[in-house]
Amino acid sequence: MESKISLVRDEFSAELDRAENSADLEAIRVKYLGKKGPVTELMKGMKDLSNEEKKSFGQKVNELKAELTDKLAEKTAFLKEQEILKEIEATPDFDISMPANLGEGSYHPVTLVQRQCEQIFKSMGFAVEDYAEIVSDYECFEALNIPKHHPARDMQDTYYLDNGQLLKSHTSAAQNAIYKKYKDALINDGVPIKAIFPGRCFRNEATDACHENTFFQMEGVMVDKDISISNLIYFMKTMLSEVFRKDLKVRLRPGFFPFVEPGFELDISCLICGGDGCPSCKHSGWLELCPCGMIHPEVLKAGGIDPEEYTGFAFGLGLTRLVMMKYGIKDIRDLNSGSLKTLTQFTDDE
Ligand code: FA5
Repeated sequence: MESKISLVRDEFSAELDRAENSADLEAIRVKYLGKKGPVTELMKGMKDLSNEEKKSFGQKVNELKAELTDKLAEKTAFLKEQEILKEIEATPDFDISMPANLGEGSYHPVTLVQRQCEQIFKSMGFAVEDYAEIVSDYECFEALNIPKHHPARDMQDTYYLDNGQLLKSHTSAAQNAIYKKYKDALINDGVPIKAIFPGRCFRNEATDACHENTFFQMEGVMVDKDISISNLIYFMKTMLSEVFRKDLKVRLRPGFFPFVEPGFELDISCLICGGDGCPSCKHSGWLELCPCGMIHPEVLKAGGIDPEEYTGFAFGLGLTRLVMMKYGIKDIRDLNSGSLKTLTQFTDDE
């Protein structure tokens, strides 16, 4: 009987070694562990043995059965793994950075309006500049006539990095670099500086229907000999009439910014409530859209331009607020929501 057990074990092992797939394994299972298989036969053969022999032989047959079952399970797992590896090898390379298939896709409304503004200013001879989001304290404040500890800094708290740099709180942070880039052409060749620079801004402030901690502005500057407030008003009016393509109620009132003198707040009548007052305009009927003014002599000096010889204007358009007004979006936070349901509804020509 002992030799029969070894024979079954050897034959089983030989067949298991040759098995190549799950069908082979199933055939082996039926052949060795099925009702008519050798293990069952061995069990049946015990009836002629003495009680003593039955006990010891029964234990050995049970051990054999457990051993065959374990080996079958092991080989099943091994073949499964091989099948998966083969499948992976047969799969063509893929690019995990490919966007999900969400249909045609669409531009974010801020992108749409930014591009429209860029076109308008390009057609008036302005260069479009890009600028960093992480800037130095000098660029964001000091070069703009806002020394350390100046109270004007309280209006624009932002996020600071350990190395002293910060996330820019306004696009004015690029002014100094723009003046330095174009000043030689201005001074040597008489080419006026005319540039716009849209960009993302950050402020550490509580959010509401018209305030976000991350929003877009678009700065514009023009510097030449004899630039005056009338030039500023002309460009602002042209930009607004082109963007909205209708007459808007606009008001210009004095505003303080250390980097302009004189400074103004340009507000438009709220297009959400028609001027009656609503959460989008803080119930005032007016929306602060585009502060502006004549560039302060200290700011021109910091940019390497002689304020005795040259003057200029600057404006800081609230691009995200312009988008709200253009599309009638009541809450600015919808624009950062990432909700495709909301954001895919806008098109260029609305
Ligand atoms: C400034 O940021 C100045 N740098 C603008 C400027 C440039 C003035 C050049 C003069 C000359 P202010 O903090 O007001 O100013 O922001 C400008 C515009 O950005 C606001 O009128 C508003 O439209 C928009 N804005 C400001 N803070 C937020 C905010 N938290 N969320 C959304 N839009 C904002």
